[in-house]
Amino acid sequence: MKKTAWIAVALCALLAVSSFSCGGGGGSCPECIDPGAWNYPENQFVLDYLELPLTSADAKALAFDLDHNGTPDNQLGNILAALGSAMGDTNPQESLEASMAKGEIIVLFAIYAEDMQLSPKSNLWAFLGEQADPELTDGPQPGGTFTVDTTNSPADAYFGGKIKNGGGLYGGDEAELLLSIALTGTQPLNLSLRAVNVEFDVSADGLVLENGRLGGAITETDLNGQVLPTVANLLQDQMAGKCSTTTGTCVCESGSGAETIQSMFDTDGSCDVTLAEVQNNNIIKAFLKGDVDLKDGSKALSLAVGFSAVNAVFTHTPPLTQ
Ligand SMILES: [Ca+2]
Ligand SMILES: [Ca+2]
Repeated sequence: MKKTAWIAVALCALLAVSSFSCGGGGGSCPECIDPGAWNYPENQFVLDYLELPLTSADAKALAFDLDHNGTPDNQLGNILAALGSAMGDTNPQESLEASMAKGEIIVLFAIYAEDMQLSPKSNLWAFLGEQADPELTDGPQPGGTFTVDTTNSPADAYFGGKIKNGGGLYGGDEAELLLSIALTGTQPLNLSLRAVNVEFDVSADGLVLENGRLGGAITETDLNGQVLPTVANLLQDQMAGKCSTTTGTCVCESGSGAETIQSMFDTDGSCDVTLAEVQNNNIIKAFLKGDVDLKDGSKALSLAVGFSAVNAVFTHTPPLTQ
């Protein structure tokens, strides 16, 4: 594991979207769903492409201005773009595309709209789909049939929004995307993406969502309380069985990822990586901190990714508000 790979792990994990929801509920969320829009025709889609920013220009192009100060926000995207070229085999875009191609990441959108080119009120309902079985070879295809993962996909992953001139816009300052990321051998990582915005262009035939962008921010509270402990566990797992103190000092397998991790993070030479060692790491401190101030005053780290989606077929329960 290269020294930057934990960022890839964290980001890829974020993309394994397991739930969308609109925070607060009721009157605290003016941008949330419009109950009347549930009566509109439903259009179903499956994400067939997810794009992580590979350059700072990409990061900027995908970004939303989450704090409304006139500049686009995608700090985690910028970090990824900066690290991307150095990551070689662990390039997170490549791992992401490989997972998408096999159908390991299935994200489904149900869009309720008067018309897919124009709908002043519209709801977007997102689901996590079951992994394709047998696995796919070229990712989700137009018209494909998918199954909602009823175990891991919550029932109320709603965003309110609109479609104007063939462009969809959903979410906003109050919208929240809850992520529950199951990582092998560790506690699930539960965090929320705040101030979620989703935007896309609808093709003329209404069957494709193009130039999609999804952005939001992770609060410093979640970074410190959820992400860093998970990072510490992942680093510790990488060292297990490869490092020992039998010679009096911590020695790891030469040339192994464990050796890199030990030299970077195990500052007291104890042969393990503690949360405090991760929190005090200068690279972590420089990167994993808030760059935007959210409406509730919390500091958060911005992120935006790209996507496209094609028409799909799946069944699900009626919206809870019906
Ligand atoms: Ca901004
Ligand atoms: Ca240590």
